[in-house]
Amino acid sequence: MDRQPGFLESDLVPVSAEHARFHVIPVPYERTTSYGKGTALGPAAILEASQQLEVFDGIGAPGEAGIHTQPAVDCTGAAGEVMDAIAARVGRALDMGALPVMLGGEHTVTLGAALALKARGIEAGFVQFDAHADLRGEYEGSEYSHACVMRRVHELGFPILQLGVRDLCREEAQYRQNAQGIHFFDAEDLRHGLPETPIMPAGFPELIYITFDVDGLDAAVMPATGTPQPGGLGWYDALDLLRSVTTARRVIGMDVVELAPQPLFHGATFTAAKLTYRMMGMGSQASR
Ligand SMILES: [Mn+2]
Repeated sequence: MDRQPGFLESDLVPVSAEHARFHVIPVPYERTTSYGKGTALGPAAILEASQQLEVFDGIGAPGEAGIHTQPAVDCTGAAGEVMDAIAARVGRALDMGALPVMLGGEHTVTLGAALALKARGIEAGFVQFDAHADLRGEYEGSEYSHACVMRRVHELGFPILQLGVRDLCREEAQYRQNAQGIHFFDAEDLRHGLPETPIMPAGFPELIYITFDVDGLDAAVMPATGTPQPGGLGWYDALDLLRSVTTARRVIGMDVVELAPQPLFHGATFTAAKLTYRMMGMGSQASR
């Protein structure tokens, strides 16, 4: 197998872990996808597509602050073991003062990042772009299902802001209503653009971790995902929301998950790579 290129390695010389602003962490984890499959191929596809990105993202050149791409996380063990392995990798980036940028994989991988923050006593809020609430207690017999991940994150004590949700079961709707610290602007609330009220809830933590499930984007913009949904965010809607949250708070980590690459839709893979790089630009302090 050919060596996997690092993120944007086509234009930028990779930087050692110690000197990089960004640690890109590929996590090809796929265990519980319930509909379309293929998220295990997401990280490699995004890295490949990143070779086509411009270093200048229209505002700045975030990659020039240094990108280190870690080797892919070994995802062969039991779910709990993989979460611990992810936590170790994300933790390594945090401990070095770098911004972890995790590439999924199914959405479950975000739990690993939450464990890393929890272990360090970091009080962050999670900003979740997603078509689905992912707040089920368990799904298809697994508490580690992609459909449960934000429930697990909330149970660890992290507040959540959900953006773009448009598909949830009654249990999730009730949990969200009754739980402390879960805020949301659903896709329908956002269909005419940013709301008048501030996106960031009062009292939401100063540090945020952004988890972007690509199915938060409209299925026409992002057809290459396991559980696509109509009525989602457009490209500029997503950028406006990202700009809004990243100017209001400081980003401590991020992930882009649930890309399931399709050969006929290589544009969607590129969209995921470009989204990742725009998030890196907005999330790094250099651009604030
Ligand atoms: Mn999700």
